[in-house]
Amino acid sequence: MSKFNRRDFIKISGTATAGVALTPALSSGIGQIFQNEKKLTDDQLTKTPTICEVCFWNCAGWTYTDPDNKIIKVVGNDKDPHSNGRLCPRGTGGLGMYYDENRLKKPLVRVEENGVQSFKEVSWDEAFDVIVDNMKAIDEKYGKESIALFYHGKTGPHFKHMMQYWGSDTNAKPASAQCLITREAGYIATYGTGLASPEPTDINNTECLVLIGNHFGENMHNGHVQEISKLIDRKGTIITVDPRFSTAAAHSTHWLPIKPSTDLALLLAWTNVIINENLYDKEYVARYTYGFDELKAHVQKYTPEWAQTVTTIPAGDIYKTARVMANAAPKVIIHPGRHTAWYGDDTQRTRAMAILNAILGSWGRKGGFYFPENIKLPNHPHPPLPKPKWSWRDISQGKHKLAFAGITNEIVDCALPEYDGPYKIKGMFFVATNPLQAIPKEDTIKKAIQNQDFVLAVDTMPSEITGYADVVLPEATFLERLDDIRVSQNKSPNVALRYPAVKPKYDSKPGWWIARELGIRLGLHDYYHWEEFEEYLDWQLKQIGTSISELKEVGVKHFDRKTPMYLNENEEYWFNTNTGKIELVSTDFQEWGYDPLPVYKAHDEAPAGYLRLIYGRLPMHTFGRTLNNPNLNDLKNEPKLWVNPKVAKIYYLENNQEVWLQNPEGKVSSFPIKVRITERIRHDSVFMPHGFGNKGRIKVDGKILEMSRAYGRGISDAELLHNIKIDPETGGTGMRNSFVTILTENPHTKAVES
Ligand SMILES: Nc1nc2c(c(=O)[nH]1)N[C@H]1C(S)=C(S)[C@@H](COP(=O)(O)OP(=O)(O)OC[C@H]3O[C@@H](n4cnc5c(=O)[nH]c(N)nc54)[C@H](O)[C@@H]3O)O[C@H]1N2
Ligand SMILES: Nc1nc2c(c(=O)[nH]1)N[C@H]1C(S)=C(S)[C@@H](COP(=O)(O)OP(=O)(O)OC[C@H]3O[C@@H](n4cnc5c(=O)[nH]c(N)nc54)[C@H](O)[C@@H]3O)O[C@H]1N2
Ligand code: SF4
Ligand SMILES: [Mo]
Repeated sequence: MSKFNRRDFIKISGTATAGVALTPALSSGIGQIFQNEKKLTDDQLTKTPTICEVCFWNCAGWTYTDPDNKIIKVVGNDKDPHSNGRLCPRGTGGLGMYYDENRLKKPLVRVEENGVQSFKEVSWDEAFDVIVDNMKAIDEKYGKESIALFYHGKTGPHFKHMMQYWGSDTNAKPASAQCLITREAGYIATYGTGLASPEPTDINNTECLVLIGNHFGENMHNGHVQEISKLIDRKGTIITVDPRFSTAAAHSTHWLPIKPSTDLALLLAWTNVIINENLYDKEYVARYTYGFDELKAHVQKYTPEWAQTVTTIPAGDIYKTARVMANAAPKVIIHPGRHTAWYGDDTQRTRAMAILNAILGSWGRKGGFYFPENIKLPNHPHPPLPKPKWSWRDISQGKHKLAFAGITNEIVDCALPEYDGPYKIKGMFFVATNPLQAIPKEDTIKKAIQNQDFVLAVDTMPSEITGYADVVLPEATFLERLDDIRVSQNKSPNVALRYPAVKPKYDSKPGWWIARELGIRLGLHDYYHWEEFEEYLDWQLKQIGTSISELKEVGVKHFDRKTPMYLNENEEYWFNTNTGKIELVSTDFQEWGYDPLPVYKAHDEAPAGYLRLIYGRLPMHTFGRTLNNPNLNDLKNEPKLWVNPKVAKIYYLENNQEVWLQNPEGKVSSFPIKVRITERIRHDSVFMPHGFGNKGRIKVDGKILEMSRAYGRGISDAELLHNIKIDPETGGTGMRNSFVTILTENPHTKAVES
């Protein structure tokens, strides 16, 4: 058990000014690394395949190293359908993760001297001893299930498997409950299958793309951004629904500046027009769908005139855009989005989009959604998994029928001191995830962490979560390590390899090695019949007719499809639903007591004096994970608060003025943000990018280890989120019912404490 009865955040206090934190970036010389000083040609460099980990699009590329083993550049692999040979700016700058001098360098263990907590550097053996002792102590007292794993990225599975071998299947990731679980659920309920990644949208062949809040261009999902650029070049139609004039809106044929939180009204009104004007695909609907007559009756009340009063979009525009979509059908895509945890009825909103795609006949059709294929890699044989007494399923599946993965916020609730149910959490492992930014209700997370017997963080950087851990393990960056083979779905099934281009810097280690070493020390030898992960991967690849050595040459290998990419004309097709049809009316939802057809329900309005807080992405950053990257922290990407001129007038704001935000619960942002006054945002909302307001700064052996270029830059949206609404079908967290007011005076009279 941990020696600490109170887990202080190991940090040093900072002043509440962003400028201080930004200055070191300017003096950093690391920006020079792009220069190939010896002017070597590509033939003189060594080329190693990689999979970019700067975001989860996971583009395949090549890392080029010089004869001194210095990484010179990372470029796209032209055989890769995620990147088509071109990385996005974040991926190109990805080598900054490797060169970042603020990286975690050694394993750290929390110590206390004279009442002051700090970290000390230790050997890997010492760190493993502390972890194993704590795991065994928690097991003895509460059971193995009481250690919960939170994870993300390609490191996550190494730890998930190790914990499952040990006997805990208590796990969750923000990239599910706070990201896409609701859209997956909406599609599963309608088509019997989710969408996964990359989404099987046939953008290259479409004539009309409808973006409900997806802000491609800021959301830089590489291959699809390229496909959308081509769509723009060939003068295809784009309809963007966004309260903000986003980059996508700026390139769209139609921009519908919707009142936030009312999208479901628009979707139902579009359905109304398409059905009532007989614009739907009658043959397709008759052959493949279930419940059309109920849908028709259901949407009668959702007229465009009604929707105008709800969404503020003129009825005329609703009619017009519905006809445009129908005109393009079936080459039309109502894009399902990705981060869809918005308002707490997000499965229903996604269902409404899925239903529109169905009546327009775009699922399984060229220019709509294609049927993706992927390669199944066999698992290395190992003994059966021990059966835990309980797992994430017991926590959430009774409450939410479509919680098909652990729900982070519900596992956090089981870790609180007031929790007195059967699924008590007493240890938390955070692997490549930062809950202080990713899971709403920062104060709740901190309280849950304080209540743990043991907390582990495995990270590359001294990010916020490391300050709360008892042990911090430094992972090698993606350029220095092997990970699982990428087997993502696409038009042609393919596999791709990430291979280390250089040895891990400092005393960092790859995730597979860390997880295996821990496993061995926990007595799990029988699950690890391999010493090197490469052996394991090579065995897997040989089962499908290739090998590590082949993939080292090509990076990405394609295989033949086994099934057609689209529905054949008049083909009978069995969907994986109860009725075998595309369920416009969900029979599961009927049985489970959820609305079988999406019903519009109004969401909370901002209290007087407050504005809705909406957030999104910046093109050059992935959340907070890139903020300290010496190549990507440039000032062009400074976070700004988008404010409508009407609002600016009320608050007497000027461009670039620093302001703080406060939510109705009294929570004030730790840091300020600069204002951008623009007509591009509605007057009822403010917008800012997610991932900023970093507080990652820890004390190690008396010295400060910090994310020097990221610390205190901008405001963390996560700090301010409140009024969280839980999606009943999945448990996904609706994070956009949050409101803020603008403070022009610095509310912090002294150094910020967290
Ligand atoms: N308020 C708010 N919350 C959100 C969102 C939002 O927009 N606003 N977005 C949601 C979405 S869409 C998602 S997907 C989730 C994502 O939420 P997270 O899973 O937390 O995000 P990541 O950026 O993957 O993880 C960040 C952590 O991983 C560390 N890291 C980076 N690379 C590596 C690596 O190679 N190895 C290891 N071990 N660690 C690494 C970083 O230093 C950082 O501590 O957040 C969700 N939460
Ligand atoms: N550069 C970059 N790209 C990324 C990421 C990144 O961090 N950086 N993260 C990746 C990840 S994990 C994900 S999940 C995706 C997320 O990318 P998307 O799925 O595209 O993003 P969302 O966060 O759902 O949507 C943000 C947009 O929704 C708008 N919006 C806010 N409220 C409403 C509303 O009520 N109605 C409508 N119609 N629109 C609204 C905002 O103005 C903003 O333009 O991006 C991915 N791509
Ligand atoms: S989209 Fe950009 S950051 Fe994401 S994996 Fe691809 S190159 Fe990397
Ligand atoms: Mo996400």
